[in-house]
Amino acid sequence: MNNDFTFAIIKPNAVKHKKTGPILAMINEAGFCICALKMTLLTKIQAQAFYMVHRGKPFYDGLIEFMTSGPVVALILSRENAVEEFRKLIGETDPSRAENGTIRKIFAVSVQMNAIHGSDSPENAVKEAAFFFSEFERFYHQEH
Ligand code: IDP
Ligand code: MG
Repeated sequence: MNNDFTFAIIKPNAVKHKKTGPILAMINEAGFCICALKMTLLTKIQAQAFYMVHRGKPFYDGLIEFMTSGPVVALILSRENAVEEFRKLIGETDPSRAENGTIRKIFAVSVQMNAIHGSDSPENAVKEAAFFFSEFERFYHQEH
């Protein structure tokens, strides 16, 4: 399994509050290359499909409503050990438990509106990247 890329979404709260630029700067400073990027507004059907694993959980309906409330920025990011390193960079799901200096600690406003998504495994990074990007929209092999 290719472990050199991960998939991320800058969530609606962060896009709306003009945090896309600061978050992308942090991502680049942490050594990630941007291989693919698009701003898009998810439909309810798309958000439900993307978060299918959480169906039935108490936070699911609110999460779908939030993720469709405004545009998001989807990203494919590369670096060594990308999935694990990116999860470290974003911090815990609950921002009150996230370490200082992490993206969620800095930009999240609640557990739900926690600013950013990052894939939790290389397998899911492959699936999630395919959900948003065709092969023609990906630019791997940039110099690190
Ligand atoms: P992750 O994004 O850190 O992988 P998951 O457990 O996969 O966390 O949850 C997906 C998303 O659902 C979270 O990023 C957050 O936006 C939302 N979420 C998770 N747990 C809660 C909760 O207890 N209350 C409200 N929203 C939640
Ligand atoms: Mg998750």
